[in-house]
Amino acid sequence: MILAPQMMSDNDDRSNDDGDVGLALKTRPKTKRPPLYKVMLLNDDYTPMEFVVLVLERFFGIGHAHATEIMLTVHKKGLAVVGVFPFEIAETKVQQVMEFARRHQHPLQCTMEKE
Ligand code: TYC
Repeated sequence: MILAPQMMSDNDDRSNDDGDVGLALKTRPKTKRPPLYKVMLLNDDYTPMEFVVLVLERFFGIGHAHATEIMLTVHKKGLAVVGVFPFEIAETKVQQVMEFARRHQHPLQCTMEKE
């Protein structure tokens, strides 16, 4: 039904005549980002440097030169963050690295923690 102007309710900009009696609040649409997790490699005395570089290239998509720098940071400092991901991706990276190291009988450790 089309109403004459004098029969319309005193709407403000956000209301309508759809029967919704909800309380109008100033809200942003919910766009909460997922929590992020740091994935770290730990140093050890036995895993070959080239193997660690290969891990960084293969599982983290890092180029050879940067992978070498990160590997040397782990070697010198004891650990380094190699990537930051949502939980399930971080968990998969850790599993992939740990399985790859195990298969090659290297003691390389990869862990994650909430950022
Ligand atoms: N410290 C190892 C070596 O001297 C190299 C290494 C680097 C091992 C990084 C683990 O996450 C690591 N062969």
